[in-house]
Amino acid sequence: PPVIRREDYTPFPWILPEVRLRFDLGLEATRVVSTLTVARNAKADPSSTIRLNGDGLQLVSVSIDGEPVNTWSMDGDDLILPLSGDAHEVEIATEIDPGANSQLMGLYASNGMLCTQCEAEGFRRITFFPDRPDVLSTYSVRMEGEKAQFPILLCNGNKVEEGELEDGRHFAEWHDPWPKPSYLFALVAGDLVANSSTFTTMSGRDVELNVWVRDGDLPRTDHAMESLKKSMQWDEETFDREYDLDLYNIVAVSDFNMGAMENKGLNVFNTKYVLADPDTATDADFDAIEGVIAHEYFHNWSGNRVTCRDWFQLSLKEGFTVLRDQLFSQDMQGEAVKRIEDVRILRSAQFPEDSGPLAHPIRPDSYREISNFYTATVYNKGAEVIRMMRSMAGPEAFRAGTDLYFDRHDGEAATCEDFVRAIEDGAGLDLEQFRLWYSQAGTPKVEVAMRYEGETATLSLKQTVPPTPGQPAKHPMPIPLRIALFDRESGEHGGEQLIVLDTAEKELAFEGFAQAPVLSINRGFTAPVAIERTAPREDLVFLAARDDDSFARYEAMQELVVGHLVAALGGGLSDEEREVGQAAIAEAFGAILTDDTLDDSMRGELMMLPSQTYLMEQMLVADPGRIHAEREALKAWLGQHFHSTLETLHDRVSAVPYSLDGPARGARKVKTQALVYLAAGDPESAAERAWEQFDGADNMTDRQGALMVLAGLEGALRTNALLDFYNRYKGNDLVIDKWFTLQAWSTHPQAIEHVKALAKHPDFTLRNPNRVRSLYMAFAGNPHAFHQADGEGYRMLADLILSLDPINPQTAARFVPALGRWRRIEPHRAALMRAELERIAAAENLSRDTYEQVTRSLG
Ligand code: HT7
Ligand code: ZN
Repeated sequence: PPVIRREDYTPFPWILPEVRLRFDLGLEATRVVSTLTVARNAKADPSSTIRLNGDGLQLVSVSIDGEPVNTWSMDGDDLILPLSGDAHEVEIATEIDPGANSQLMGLYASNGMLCTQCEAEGFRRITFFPDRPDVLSTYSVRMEGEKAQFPILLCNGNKVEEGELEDGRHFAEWHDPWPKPSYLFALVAGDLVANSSTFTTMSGRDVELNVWVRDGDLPRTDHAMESLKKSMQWDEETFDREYDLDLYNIVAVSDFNMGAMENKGLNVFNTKYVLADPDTATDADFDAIEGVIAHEYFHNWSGNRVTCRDWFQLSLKEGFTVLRDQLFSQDMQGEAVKRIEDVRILRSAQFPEDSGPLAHPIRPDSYREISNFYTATVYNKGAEVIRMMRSMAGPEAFRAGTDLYFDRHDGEAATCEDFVRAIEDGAGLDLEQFRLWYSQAGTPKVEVAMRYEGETATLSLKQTVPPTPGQPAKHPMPIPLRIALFDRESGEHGGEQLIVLDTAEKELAFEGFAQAPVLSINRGFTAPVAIERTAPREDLVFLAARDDDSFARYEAMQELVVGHLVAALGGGLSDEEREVGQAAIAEAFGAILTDDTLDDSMRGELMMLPSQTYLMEQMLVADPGRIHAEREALKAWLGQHFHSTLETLHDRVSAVPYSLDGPARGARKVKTQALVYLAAGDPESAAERAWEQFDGADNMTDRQGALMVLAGLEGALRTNALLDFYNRYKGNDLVIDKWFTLQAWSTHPQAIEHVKALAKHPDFTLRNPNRVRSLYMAFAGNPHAFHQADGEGYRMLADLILSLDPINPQTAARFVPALGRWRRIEPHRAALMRAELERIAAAENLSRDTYEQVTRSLG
């Protein structure tokens, strides 16, 4: 497959102001007739032909200006038509089979309904079209189909007409007045019911809101509806963005490649991000729904009104929209905890990407298959890069910049450069050097040292941006770091400051300290960098117990644990060193368990040990088996050391009744965390406690938390709980997904055997991405099972990729990165991982998606 390069961008030679589509809908055969108004693009080089992209389409007929023609030709899957004049009307009829579409791109069938997914290049699987984001058109759509099969017919924009036809058929006509690229087109036809409401916008317009689901799911849609209203309100208040149609539809489908899709006026969602009630969804599920509903809604401005010129600019809409949804969730759920969660995601998903063979800048330079670039780098690091601009400008000046961006580029297909320029002009920032964050991949490392002499503390900073594929040498980037210097007696600091490290090395002097201060750096995680410092252990204990920046407090605790585990893994610790390390961790951990000023939600965060993935990132070459053993040993030690404190804590939080308010949610978080440590310390007595939590639960958070602990233990209580859970929720796909995940992700020594058995379970299918991910993503993220020393885990994942690739290449390709980390794993396992990548690469008829990921991973 060819490589597509950012530098090769040229505008399309034609504009297509209006598109009319007629759909004759059927599950096995759908006929599509498209009528395109086409005119020369004065801003592009002229052409005597028009290239219309296609993918797997059956062409029925073509006419130009009302005359049937056969002068067309095919170039691969694309249709080439000769066009001699300045303006034409082109009509094309095609036929497609949605029932056979297992890739879930284009028009496909899911549970008897028809729906679409067009981003990034799915529209070309519906009809021939210049399927690129810089071609904007208004769409008028007519759908016809059997009324009994498809009673509800939805499309973008507003419904303008509907009516009955002969033979039990009916039709609906929709018009979307906002010009949009083809990737935002959507259609849904099926037997659906709606949770309906209204929202009055800031200018006083009433918008009809609907959340469409299958009949039995209606009682689980209230949270989604509330989240939508909160998002609309927040975007008006925070970014001055008002919704621009009279209707906003959300449809939930159970077969979906990603989380959701922001199609204009008709969002299509994975059921996972719509359906929730206390019995079937955890607190984390409720939060994820709120976040994804907000994300898709915010795209209406950052993505739809201002879209992307080409797919290299993906972070323009995704990075910015992730930042917007993070700020929204911070306002809804509390800033401190949300920031810690976001940084945890960045470190566990994006940092490994940035240090591996698939590293790429947030604005990539080339790709073979764009679906492979919907990554944590483009989304999450993209959001961090814009967050840094906001930190440097301050929130008000940043708002002036985003206002200017929306004003300047409304109705356009813009670039990342347009965004940076608008922030520069609107916020009054010089971002010349900052643009490197868009072009350089790799997580910068900042080495930090402090020396103290004659009442002066001198901070030395040194940055290095590591080499990444295709980028051997890097330039220093501006790195904004919020810092504070604490007086170790009073526990106070004299105020925070934002410093910007914009050279390879920098020294900063701070005067007037009677004794060496304690440094708190990268507070709030102002920059997405890896800080490397040899802070004295007592300074970390101080910060973990007393820092007034919650993120920095969390960070100090993590650093304390990482330092201890890395030292233990590095060359082994003497008994005495181990005791000293454990005592420091215990001092900080004990303070966290008992600090009355902490709310439980933050306590729950601070109690979490750094993940195994993050620990693996800290080492040049990691031994997953040893890391797992050391981490589990520390958990067990803490569980034993704090046994009675943890039991008292578990008793206290277990007495808090269920509600969705902050304190009750915090109590539930601490409840399962306490259980995790108790189970590590004393599995037998904790199993009884976990069973009680499981059996007595009146909500999914407690039940799932207890089952997670039980799934890692041996014995009858484990078997009973898994059986009970399955029988209780049989038929509820989203909850049965959890049942698969809990077993595949478990610390149980036989987890790998459980995964093998679950792959043969009657409820397992390769056709549903949620189900595949529930088993195999959890497995690939479970280091002790996946990295089994004999390579069995790698074989299983490679087998999965090979079986899934012909069915759903996009989903298959997403499993490749787990094998691609081989360079950072000890040599014996690395060779086994490489061998599996080579086995995949040698397979015939590999999709473009999987081929690209495997060849990059072998690199
Ligand atoms: N913008 C949406 C991306 C998306 C997608 C991409 C490729 C294949 C399937 C997909 N479904 C949704 C999601 C978002 O970021 O909001
Ligand atoms: Zn998005």
